[in-house]
Parts: sequence; C-alpha cells; structure tokens
Amino acid sequence: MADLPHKATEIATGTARAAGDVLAARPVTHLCAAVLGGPPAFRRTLHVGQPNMPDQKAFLKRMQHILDSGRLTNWGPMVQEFESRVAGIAGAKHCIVTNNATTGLELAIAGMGMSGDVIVPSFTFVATVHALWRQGVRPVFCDIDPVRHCLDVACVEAAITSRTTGILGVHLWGNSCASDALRDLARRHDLKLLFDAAHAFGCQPGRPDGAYLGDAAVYSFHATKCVHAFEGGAIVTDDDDLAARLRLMVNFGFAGEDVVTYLGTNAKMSEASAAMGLTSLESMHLFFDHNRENYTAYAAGLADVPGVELMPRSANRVHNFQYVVTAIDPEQAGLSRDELVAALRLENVFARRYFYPGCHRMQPYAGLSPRAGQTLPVTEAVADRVMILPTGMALSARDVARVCARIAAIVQHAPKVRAALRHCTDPRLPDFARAADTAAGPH
Ligand code: T4K
Repeated sequence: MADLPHKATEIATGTARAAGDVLAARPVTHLCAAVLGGPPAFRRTLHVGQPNMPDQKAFLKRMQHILDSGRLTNWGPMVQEFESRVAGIAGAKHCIVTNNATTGLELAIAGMGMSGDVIVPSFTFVATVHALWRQGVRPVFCDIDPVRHCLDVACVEAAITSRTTGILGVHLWGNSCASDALRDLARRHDLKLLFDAAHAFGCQPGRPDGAYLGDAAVYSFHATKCVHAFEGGAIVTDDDDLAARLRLMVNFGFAGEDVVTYLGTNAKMSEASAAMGLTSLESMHLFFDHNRENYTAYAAGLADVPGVELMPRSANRVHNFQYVVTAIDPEQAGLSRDELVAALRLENVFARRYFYPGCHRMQPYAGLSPRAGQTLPVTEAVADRVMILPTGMALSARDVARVCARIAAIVQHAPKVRAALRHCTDPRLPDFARAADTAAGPH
C-alpha cells in the first residue's frame, strides 16, 4: 500500500526524497506532526518485527513435498536439513531445533544442570528469565554495559557466590557479549555458560571468538525475527554429551520405541516450520543487506536530530541489523522516550520501548531482589531511554527517511507535542501514554 503523499508538506520541504537527501531537506519547520493535527506519515502501520516474507513459491513447493510424503513432524527430513544448515551457519558441532527459543532455553538450562542461582541481565525479553524460573533456578540480576547493552563482566564477577552455578548472557540486539571474558570467569569459578542468542542468528564477532556460543547458545526463529520458521528455536553446542541429552529431552526422553531414559518434554519443531526456516534461510543475506540499507538511512536521517541517538554498529562484524536501537535524551530532545513513542503512534509508526522496565520490575521477579533498583543503574537508565524503530523488508530506505523526518518534526516542536499529548485520547496511543499518564513520564 502506498504511503500518504503529503506533497504540500513533505515535498515542499524536500522530505519525500531518498534517505540521503533528508539532511539536505532541513529545516522541516512546515512538516506538521500528526499529534499536532497533520496527516499521519503512513496509511499502513509500521511495526517492529513485521515478518520478512521469503520466496512463497519455494515455501509452497516444500509444503507440497511434506504433504505428499506424509511426514509432518518428529525429526523429519526438513527438520534434519534445517538443523544441519543452522549448525553450519553458527559454526557449531550440534544443533537441536525446538518449537521456540523459550523452550530451547528451558531445555538448555535443565540439560546443562543449572540450579541454585544463575547470573542474568535484567535488561532482556522476559522469556530469558522465565526460562530460569520455570526450571527452579533463581535469577540473580546483573547490570549491563551502556554501549552494547550486554552483561557487565565486572558486575558478573562481583555477583558470584557459592550458590551460583552458571551465567546466562544475552547477545542483545545481535551485539556480542564480552564472551571471552565471561568464558574465563566461568572457567575460573567452574560455572556453566549459556547464551541467549535469540537476536543474534547470523551475527558473527569481528574477530575469532571461540566463546561466542558458550557451552551452548539458543537462537529464536519467531515470526518477528529476521530469519524465521513461524515459531521456532535452536540450541547449538559443541558438547557431544549435552547434545545427546538435549535430543532426548526434546522428544519426551525417548531413547527407543518404548525406552525412556531422561526427563523430557515435547519441544519438537514441525516439518512445516522447518520448511519456512529453510526458505527463510535462502533469503537471509537479502534480509541482512536490506536491514543494513535501512540502518544507513536511519543513521543519515537521525544524524542531526537532537537527543535521538542511534546505537552504533561495528562495520567489521556480520550483523543482521534486526533491531534499530535508539536512545532518547529527554533534556536534548525536549521530550521523554515515552512521549516520542506516543507521538509516533499517531504517525502509524509503532516504535517499541523494549525491554522496559527491566525484568527486575516485572512479576514474579519484582521483590525478589529488593535492592535491584539501586544495583542496576545502567539497566534502569537504558530501560527509560531505549526506543526501537521498525525495519525489515516491509520498509524501504525511503520509508525510513520519512520516519526520520517525522521524528525530526516532533522533536522540533517538542513543547507543543508534549502539550498536545496531555489532551490526546486517540485509541492508537499506548496504554502508558493515555492522557492522564503522559505527564508523569518514566519511573
Ligand atoms: N530471548 C530474547 C532476548 C528474546 O527477545 C526472545 C523473544 C526470546 C528469548 C524468546 O524467543 P521465542 O520463544 O519467542 O522464540 C516479540 C516476540 O514474540 C518475541 O519472539 C521476541 N523475543 C520479542 C522481542 O518480541 P512482542 O509481543 O513484542 O511482538 P508482537 O507479537 O507484538 O509482534 C510485533 C509486531 O509485529 C506486531 O505488533 C505485528 C507484527 N507481526 C507480528 C507477528 C507475530 C505481524 O505482522 N505478524 C506476525 O505474525 O514479542
């Protein structure tokens, strides 16, 4: 569907041009933000995590093959091929695919023998922490570094006690944890090292980094991920024994037709999901390249917007650019992150405040570590400022330029936008920005 051609505003100010021209198109004084009564930037809604659609013909051909063969699930040929492709891309000896990453994390936690306390960031999707809790493991929240948003190694070291059995790091936004340092720490203290790599499929560190996969790592192939299998996950590891155990656990613990040798569950991926995963893999580099182009357009379009900072990405690293991460400085922008997210909703741009407010403020973890608010200063600051912007195949670089132009216009008129939001009752506003709450700002 075409975007709204606001020629009277955007073309007059030059903002309807290609991404690289956005800077030249300033000032944007005449561009009226939707919250101030202008038409929305987009007729359709732009989402974070809108699925990338791979080649439909190739997918349907695989589906036909599945239907013809009668093999629908239980480690069929599609799943086997997908496992071998994922292991190859990850550079791991073994891959066990699962029905989603959350189950994959739970199985890895149990299979690795984690118990007692495990150190984990609070700044992550809540599934990371739920997986521990559901396996009877107490999460010990640790702060993150402000640049990569991954575990701060010094904080991890300080948090280790006699109850600690492992570290669960998150390669957040596809960034790499300080994996070598975490591996050394884990070895010195005889701890297990697991990585939640839900965001990081296809990402590779810039230099050889044998620790990137830890003792095991878990990918997500959820529909919102760059490469997806509708729903899906994968555990990768170089550990033969762990892999053998996990393969049993994924399938109820069955070691033979009626021989059960281990506590297991049903975490199997279906052939239909694997067919989507394989087809999605065939377009992986197309998706990555497209995301990189969008990232470049965001970098150009946001370069001069005060208070809106784009998280840098290392050029010497393979990156899926799946998440476009910005940090909002309310002093400079004149608006809080929440106000900017709210104003963008009226443009039909659904930016997200992942992963506010941090797991330590969610149930059942709030109250678990009462001092977490003080011991996680970076987490608290980052959770209040991060805004994720849409990308993926659903957006062109030109769309990105338009999003940036609207952000610039909103920031330029920040006092008026703030006042307008106080009285706004538009149903598209997120719950946290309903008229009565908006003035309160973040916690
Ligand atoms: N660890 C980390 C660090 C994670 O981020 C995640 C998941 C996990 C572990 C667990 O992985 P899985 O068990 O899910 O494999 C989404 C995803 O559900 C979740 O997978 C993801 N991370 C998380 C960051 O985001 P929501 O609830 O914020 O997204 P949702 O469902 O609102 O989707 C975003 C938008 O995308 C929708 O508003 C509309 C659009 N959309 C979405 C789907 C699913 C579509 O257009 N079509 C679709 O089919 O959680």
